[in-house]
Amino acid sequence: MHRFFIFILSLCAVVNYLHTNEVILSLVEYGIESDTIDWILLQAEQLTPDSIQICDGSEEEYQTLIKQMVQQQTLIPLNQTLRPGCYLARSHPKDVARVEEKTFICSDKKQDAGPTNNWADPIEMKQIMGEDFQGCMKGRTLYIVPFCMGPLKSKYARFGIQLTDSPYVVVSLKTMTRMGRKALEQMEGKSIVRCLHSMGCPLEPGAIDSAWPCNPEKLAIAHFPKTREVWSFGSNYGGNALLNKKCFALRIASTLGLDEGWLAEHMLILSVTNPEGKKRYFTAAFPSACGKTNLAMLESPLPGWKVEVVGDDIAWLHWSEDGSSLRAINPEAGFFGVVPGTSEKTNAIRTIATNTIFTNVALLPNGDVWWEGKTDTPPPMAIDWQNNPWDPSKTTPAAHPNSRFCVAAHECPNIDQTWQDTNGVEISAIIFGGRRASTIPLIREAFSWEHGVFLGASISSETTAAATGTVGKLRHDPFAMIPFCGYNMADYFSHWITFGLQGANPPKMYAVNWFRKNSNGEYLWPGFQYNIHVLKWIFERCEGSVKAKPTAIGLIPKKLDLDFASILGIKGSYEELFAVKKHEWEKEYSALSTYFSSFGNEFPDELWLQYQELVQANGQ
Ligand code: SAT
Ligand code: MN
Repeated sequence: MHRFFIFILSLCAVVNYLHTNEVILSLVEYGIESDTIDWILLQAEQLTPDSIQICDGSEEEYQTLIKQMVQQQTLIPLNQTLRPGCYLARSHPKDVARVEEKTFICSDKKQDAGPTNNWADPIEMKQIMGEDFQGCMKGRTLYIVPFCMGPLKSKYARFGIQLTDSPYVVVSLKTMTRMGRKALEQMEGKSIVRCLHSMGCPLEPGAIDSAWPCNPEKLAIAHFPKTREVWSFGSNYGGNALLNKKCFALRIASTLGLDEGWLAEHMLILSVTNPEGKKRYFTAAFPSACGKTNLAMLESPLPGWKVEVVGDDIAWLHWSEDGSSLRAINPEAGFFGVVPGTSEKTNAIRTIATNTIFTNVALLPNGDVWWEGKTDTPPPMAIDWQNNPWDPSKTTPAAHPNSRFCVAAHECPNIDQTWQDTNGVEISAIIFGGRRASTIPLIREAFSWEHGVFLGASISSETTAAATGTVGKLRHDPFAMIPFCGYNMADYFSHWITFGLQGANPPKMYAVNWFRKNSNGEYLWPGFQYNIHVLKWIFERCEGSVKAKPTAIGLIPKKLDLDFASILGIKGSYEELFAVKKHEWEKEYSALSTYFSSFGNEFPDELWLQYQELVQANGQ
């Protein structure tokens, strides 16, 4: 008790806010451990906010923050008849995507971050960023946001507290996590990931605030795996600022998984139901902005076949206690999806009809929103994402290519009824994919778990607008985790291999490529809803009801098992979609050999073996 009063007194001294003692009191009442309260107290002392608010996650709190942001012009209400509960936010033009070069893994040893991460010494990083955090919430409110990742009461759920000065982040966290009181109620005795975030824009008295405060010059996102902490400064956008998502649920969670024997993956989770009513669940890993959300929300054109969504971005994978099945949970509670390309022909469109916050799309005179690909003909009089009249004849897009929607999972008409199952769902197949104009066939099945891990480790993909930097450049992105693995990727590969051997019945594994092009630069495969044909084949392989054709690079479908005649708009033949071109594969193997070698001696022998077998099988 004595300690407790010291907390209150010192906090009251640094933050001139009457509410503070109530805040601390409620944290104590909820059983939040004193070292976490200590941490909050220390942060409040250095951040010097004008006020502190502990977020309860209520509808009332959400609406109050929305109202405040509308006044501040951070949010523009859309036409509430056409799009009830929807708003538009326009970010600062320099704060539009994840910034990988400013994202750091601060493990004690550089070796533990591995060759694919930016490493920084944790003590030095805390010193440098600590100076920026000093006084950075002046004139603002410090929001204390407790949240749960995963279904409440699930043994797989994990907890975090994000401290932030951004109301946009608070409302987004309400959509993306189980946030507030319901999380606090479960937190007693649990370890808590500490997430510290500031937009980095202190407000002097009387100064006019901007609609999207941020500080791109000082932007940094640092992860401290040993102490399970994330510090993020200067950005208000997506994965840079919603620290629950890539920072916690992937980078920090991947290190928890390494220590505890599970996997945190950049994967969607979906179910496929066949015409007889049998349901199977698959996960699929694709790099950001390669269509995960649309695949998860696929509306099947194949009679009798149904796809439903459990998650669109992150999966936590554990073996069941008896090792008999691989279980997956979606740690998130909402979708933060790429908007451009979403149309009546694709699948996410119905999810974002109501209660959605759009960021960086175009505004129409009738108060609706528009983006590239929504309709075939661009509308007249659109206002672009930067609030300028948009000229469709110019090459600049109306919506930013990384514009996003933020919407709760329960808004999705095809959400799977088991999506919040505390035991997770049983996974029958794991799919890896990338965006590849050549070389990689539409689909192939791995010969074994080790071969599947090799397929995951071999993913390369053309870069997209989800991260700042060049778009369309081919880069290795093993398991679609290059920006998200919180430790040495060579250890991650080994962890995958041993993980598969721990269960009795590991899922089948696949590699897909929707993006192969012909010599005219046209996509061979129409993608979107037609991906059901590929999911159906995987389903039937899991059932054992179709045979596959062996090739040197994996098992592929027989021509008759993919019903090409019913696929409208297909540009490629079976032969083109599955062609294995020797000169392309020579290039592929040489690139892989150089890449795998960059991991040095840490790179697992099992994967070198896979590599050698494949090269030999291809006669090279
Ligand atoms: O990291 S974000 O959530 O901003 C988007 C992504 O890369 O998938
Ligand atoms: Mn993602």
